[in-house]
Amino acid sequence: MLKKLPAGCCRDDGLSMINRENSEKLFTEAQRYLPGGVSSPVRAFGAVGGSPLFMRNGVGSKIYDEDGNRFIDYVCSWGPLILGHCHPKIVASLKKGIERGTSFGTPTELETTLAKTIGEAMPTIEMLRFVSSGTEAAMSAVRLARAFTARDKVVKFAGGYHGHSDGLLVRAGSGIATLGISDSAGIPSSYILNTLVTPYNNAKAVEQLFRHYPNEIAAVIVEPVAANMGVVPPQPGFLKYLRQLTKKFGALLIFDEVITGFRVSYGGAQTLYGITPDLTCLGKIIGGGLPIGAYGGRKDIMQMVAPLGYVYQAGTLSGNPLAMAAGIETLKILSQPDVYNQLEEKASLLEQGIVGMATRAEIDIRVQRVGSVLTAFFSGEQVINYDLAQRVDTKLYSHFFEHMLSCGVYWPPSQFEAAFVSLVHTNEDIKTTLEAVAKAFESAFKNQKTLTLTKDQ
Ligand code: KE4
Repeated sequence: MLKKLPAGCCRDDGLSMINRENSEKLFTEAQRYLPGGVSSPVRAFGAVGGSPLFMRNGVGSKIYDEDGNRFIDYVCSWGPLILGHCHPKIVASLKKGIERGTSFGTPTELETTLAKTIGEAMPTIEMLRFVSSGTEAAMSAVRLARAFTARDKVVKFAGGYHGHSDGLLVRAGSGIATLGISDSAGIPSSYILNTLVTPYNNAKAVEQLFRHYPNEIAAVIVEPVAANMGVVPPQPGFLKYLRQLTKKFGALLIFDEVITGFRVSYGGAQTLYGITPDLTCLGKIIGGGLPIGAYGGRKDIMQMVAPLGYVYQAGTLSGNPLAMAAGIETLKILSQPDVYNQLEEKASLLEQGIVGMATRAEIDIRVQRVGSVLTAFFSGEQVINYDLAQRVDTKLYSHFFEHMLSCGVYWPPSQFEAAFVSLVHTNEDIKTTLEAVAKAFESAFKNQKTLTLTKDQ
């Protein structure tokens, strides 16, 4: 059985001892006006218990809540803040931009500059369109693929999350997985008839779909490193095989790099793994913390997008000049030499520390990481797909989360969300984090029965 966390750490109900008075007051008020008191479900702490903390500000690797609690932040706004909070150069670029205006609804040079920079980092993106979210990027890329191939079906992977557009909210990861639901209400079955779902890391299953629908599949959309069922890296050869299959059957390969773009390398997962997708979805980091998304790829495909072609997609704030300014500055910093080595060093230190502590405390844990994005699964087996991810003990995870919160570490409030290390997390931050991990493991999880997931379980 789970032991209680040490006194002074968590209450009898397992929630952390930190003072949440103002957050709780604000949460009560927020619930009167916002469903669940939040603007996005996964923020509600539904998977870990207790009321969500209301943040007041962030600086560098720290965030400060409305009760004055300080946390080392590993959520980093779910990925965008690879440079941490309020990076001086990002703040300066926004101050300069805001004095010119917030939005014009016209083309600006900034869009061309950012598009050019992205294309230089990821040469497969010969042309792109900016939108305001990753959801819009993925939704538009799928529409474009259907138009280009004149086919209707799309293959996605169980546990893959590509935003909340109707056709892609099928066995999705992220908040859907966190809430333990398989799909969303309000989506007519006719809308998802053309969405084929198959297990991640199972290329044979994808091949079977292509053999079953040889001329009907427009595209395969994949997170090249799955990060919405926790971090599940691609098995060797998986992505290459997807590329071969899509080419062979005349379908497009769409890399959803909303998380991995400029995260796992400056050229994203496509550069890291040497795969050429036909289309790429981006978001998060390219906006430096402001609302953004983008989809792009082969010119012959992108030229079908209105006003050039007949694939319609539009957006009032697409290419917003402030998001462009923050994105340009962010990528400028990320393009400096040694940035990704530094990120690798920090994240590897964290991973090794967690694994070492778990071993000493005799706890089965698998840290799965690609670059500076990682997940600690409480499992003795590698998690290679959504079925295995779903069997990991989320109760253990929620205790771990509460303990980390008590020790001033803001870990993702869901086993199915990734933790992110930024360029401004210091060795001191990582040392403090590992001290919290050690305490959590020693006190709360000792003698926890081995969680061994077998593939046929
Ligand atoms: P947005 O619409 O949230 O900007 O992006 C959707 C999206 C698309 N593709 C991938 C691979 C994504 O991870 C996301 C969004 N990520 C989640 C966190 N895993 C956003 C956090 C939230 O939903 O609040």
